[in-house]
Amino acid sequence: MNQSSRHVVIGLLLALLASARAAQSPPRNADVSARVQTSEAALQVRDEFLHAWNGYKKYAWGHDELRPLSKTYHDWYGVSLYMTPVDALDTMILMGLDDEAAKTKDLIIKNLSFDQDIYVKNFEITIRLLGGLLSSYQLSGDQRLLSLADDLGTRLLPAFRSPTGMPYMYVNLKTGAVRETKSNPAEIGTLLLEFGSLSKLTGKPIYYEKAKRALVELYNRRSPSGLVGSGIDVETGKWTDPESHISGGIDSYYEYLLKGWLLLHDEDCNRMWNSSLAALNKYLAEETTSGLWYGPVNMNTGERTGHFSGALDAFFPGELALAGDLGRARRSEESFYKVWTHFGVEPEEFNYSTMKIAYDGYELRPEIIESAYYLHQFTQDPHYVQMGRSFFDSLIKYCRTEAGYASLSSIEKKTQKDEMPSFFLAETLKYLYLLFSPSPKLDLNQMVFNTEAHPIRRNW
Ligand code: DMJ
Repeated sequence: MNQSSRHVVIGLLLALLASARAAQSPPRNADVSARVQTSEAALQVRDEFLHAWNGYKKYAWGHDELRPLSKTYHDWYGVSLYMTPVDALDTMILMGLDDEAAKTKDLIIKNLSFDQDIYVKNFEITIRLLGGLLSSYQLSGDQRLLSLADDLGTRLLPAFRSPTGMPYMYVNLKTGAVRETKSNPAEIGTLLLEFGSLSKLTGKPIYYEKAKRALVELYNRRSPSGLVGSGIDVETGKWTDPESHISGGIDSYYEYLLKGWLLLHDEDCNRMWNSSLAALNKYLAEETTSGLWYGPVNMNTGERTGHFSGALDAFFPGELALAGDLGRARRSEESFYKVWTHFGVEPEEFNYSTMKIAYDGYELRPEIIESAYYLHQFTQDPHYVQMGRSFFDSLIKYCRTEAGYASLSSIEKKTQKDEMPSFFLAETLKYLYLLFSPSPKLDLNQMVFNTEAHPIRRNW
């Protein structure tokens, strides 16, 4: 029996065992068959993961990302930083793809070098590579992954050498030179989980200190209403764009305030999260005929600047669920789901008053699935599994290609574009798999997902 069939059989046995256990109490045939179907769906997700991964192996092996239409590859900075393998490794481990995981770990350990004369985005490299290396280290116990993470962390540290302590957007991995003073809350405030964990795991406090100071400096510049804007200069500390929202450029700043508390038990994060959440509920939340939304406002006046939301904003129901506000979480996820079913897939940006697309395209993003996963974890409501099924069906219908999966340049015309971002394997398929898995694979009391869905365990 090959590895794949072995896992299919194990998965089905697990589902049947779970069903049998459930059947000891009041037997309900519908429950049993729903569980078996759910387990089969998890195995289908794993097959689709393998389809995309095999495309990467065939056409892009050793490079950052697969180009799924032209069947070529793309390296973000001219040389490869093994973005897709590092991002995908912990998904393989969680899916029980042991042989693939072993080969991928070898590839990374033998070839990945951060001693490169390139300017990289501190935020992207932190969430994808630092986060990926740390979670795979914790899941595999391989010290060499921690050494790579430590080396990367050291090379990223010069980014924090601004007068305010908020990091420059780009840092050169070899020389430590920095670039780009204009940044945003997401790029400044989405570092603490990875840098904080690196400190805990290496015993070097500097990582935690730098990322924490950046986060606090940003929070301290909030407006009297408690909101942050979309753009800030890290040298002057002045806002360059006062628009406040929960979309790309701000989103994961809020996520890390909450998760900094959950993972690191940092009391300041708890305090900053609670006051920020109150401001978001007071100023951004809007009840409309299409549901509950968190739309943009001016950070200083609180006045509404539009009725926009998008695929990235759909992380927020998950945060609300994690924070214990299941009422708002459910209503907000339902609003996003309405948009998904309206268009067949989710637009990058839309106007929730007119239901018109504001920015066309779908980047294979995970957020709406991530939120369904959290809601299912906390409510056990099968509705979220059904939701997951419709996300998965759309992905297969519109985004599957011969070589993998492709983003959509237009969701109206359902036209594909030549990109398969690494987060598709790190996040989108991982959350779908976990949503469909019959038994909980990860205990949310013991671990926290970073914003790239890399699970980090609080085992220090
Ligand atoms: C990922 O890189 C992360 O989830 C990030 O926080 C937002 N953008 C993508 C996924 O959409």
